[in-house]
Amino acid sequence: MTGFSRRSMLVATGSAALAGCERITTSPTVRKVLTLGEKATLSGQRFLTDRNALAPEFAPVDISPRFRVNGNFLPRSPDFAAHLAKGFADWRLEVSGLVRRPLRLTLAELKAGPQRTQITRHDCVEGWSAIAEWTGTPLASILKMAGISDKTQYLVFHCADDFSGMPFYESIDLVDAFHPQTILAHTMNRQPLPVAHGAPVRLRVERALGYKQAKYVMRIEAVASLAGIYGGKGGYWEDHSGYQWFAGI
Ligand SMILES: Nc1nc2c(c(=O)[nH]1)N[C@H]1C(S)=C(S)[C@@H](COP(=O)(O)O)O[C@H]1N2
Ligand SMILES: [Mo]
Repeated sequence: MTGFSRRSMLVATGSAALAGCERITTSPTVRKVLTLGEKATLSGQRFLTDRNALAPEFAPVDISPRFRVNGNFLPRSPDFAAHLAKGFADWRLEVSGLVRRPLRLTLAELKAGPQRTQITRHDCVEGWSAIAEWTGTPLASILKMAGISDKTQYLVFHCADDFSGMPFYESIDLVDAFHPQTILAHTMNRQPLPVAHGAPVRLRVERALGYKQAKYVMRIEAVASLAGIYGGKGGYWEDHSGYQWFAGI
């Protein structure tokens, strides 16, 4: 597997997908549906269009001098300790499940692919926010490489950490997965992602609340349903507290 060295191929697929989106929104059928939606319920129509909108981006001057650490700050597993000791040299991001080409990507391969940098605000439900600059690999480019099957409805992010032996995980749907600001970040404020903030890579899904921003991502699994996964509600906090699976902002 040549990983992300075929950069031009990925860039080409990216623009093809974008052209596809433009075709969808201008198609008469979708316009008709949107018009119907407008008549039926304005909020429904707004919901449809808003999910693809970009989260606000900020200027370097807006970056928070201190970004709080929340939840786990160092996974306890011996596996993670070993990866940390080797500077993640043997670490691989696994992409599995309903994909045509399961992947095992090194950090170098991830960094060699298309990259995106964005300065965004993180909003935690516990009532704090912080702005940081994130650089990472668009999830869309990884998913295109892996070739997700038509049956895929969700992406599950399996993390290295746990709470009392219960693994942390999260999930998103395909709208968020292919959103241009959804990246696997390896760099925070131009430094390698600190361990406390989720090294080696964390999800940034900028239209969602803090608990969706999975740290310590080890494996991405494409699934048709969340039913069989841990508590079945799509995430650690969704399973263990009242947090909603859909955490759009
Ligand atoms: N693996 C993992 N991801 C996680 C958490 C966690 O405990 N473990 N906490 C979540 C919550 S509630 C928030 S607000 C953010 C905190 O990210 P930070 O530590 O970089 O501020 O990560 C989210 N992702
Ligand atoms: Mo949070």
